[in-house]
Amino acid sequence: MHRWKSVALATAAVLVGLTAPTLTATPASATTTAYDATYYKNAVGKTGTSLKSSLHTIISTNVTKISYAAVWNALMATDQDPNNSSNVILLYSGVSRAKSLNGGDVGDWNREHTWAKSHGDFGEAIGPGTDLHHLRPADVQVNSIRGNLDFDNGGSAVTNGGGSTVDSDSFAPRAADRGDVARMILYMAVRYEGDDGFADLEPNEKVGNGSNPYMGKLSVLKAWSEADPPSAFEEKRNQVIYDTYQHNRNPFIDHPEWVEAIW
Ligand SMILES: [Ca+2]
Ligand SMILES: [Ca+2]
Repeated sequence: MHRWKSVALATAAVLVGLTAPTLTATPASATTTAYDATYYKNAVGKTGTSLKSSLHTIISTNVTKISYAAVWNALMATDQDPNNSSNVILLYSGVSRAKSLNGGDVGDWNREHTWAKSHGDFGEAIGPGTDLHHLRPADVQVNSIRGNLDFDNGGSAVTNGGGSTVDSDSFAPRAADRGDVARMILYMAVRYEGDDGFADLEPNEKVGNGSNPYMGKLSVLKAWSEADPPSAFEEKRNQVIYDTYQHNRNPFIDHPEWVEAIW
């Protein structure tokens, strides 16, 4: 089932002049990034808890944290519509909407906590509640429907949700956002390990996690990450966050194979 990815990796490896891996390679095959020799130096080659621990240190060191008020303008940069600089692209629905329509009314976009802020009760104080790596513009009504639900397949269509679905205990984004959501959730799990005054956030296999510091379902998130690999839009927002705002990266956008290497 992973052969398509191996072919893509082989092609990419040839393009950068490396020895092509065999086509029987597993998803553990390493991608390469411009940051492997620098930013990720202490993580490259590791797996499991050792990789997770190294990444935690890397993405938690020398981070600039921003206020919740500052998140508005930051999202206007990180999530700008590549085809219309006056607009942002909304998570879940894929709608392009005027940056100026930020707010709380019907027809506005607001600041969606992809890792629901009630899961671990971190709120909107500076920290996980203002971490741009999981904050996205979303339609006010779609955001309300998502609420604090865990992620899982199934449910019925969300009104104006772009193909997102919902049922009583879970939410599924439109297909094009599923990998993004998975990589945001797993970033949060590595970034927040309970050593900075906030809860240790972790994925699990449940839905209905409520206010516990967990987010499900891990097996579904892993499948979503595999099915929807990082896009140019996702890579650009990672870069903007790194260059302009927080100065840390989402490792799972740079190295999607690290999802399987840890979980
Ligand atoms: Ca995507
Ligand atoms: Ca954690």
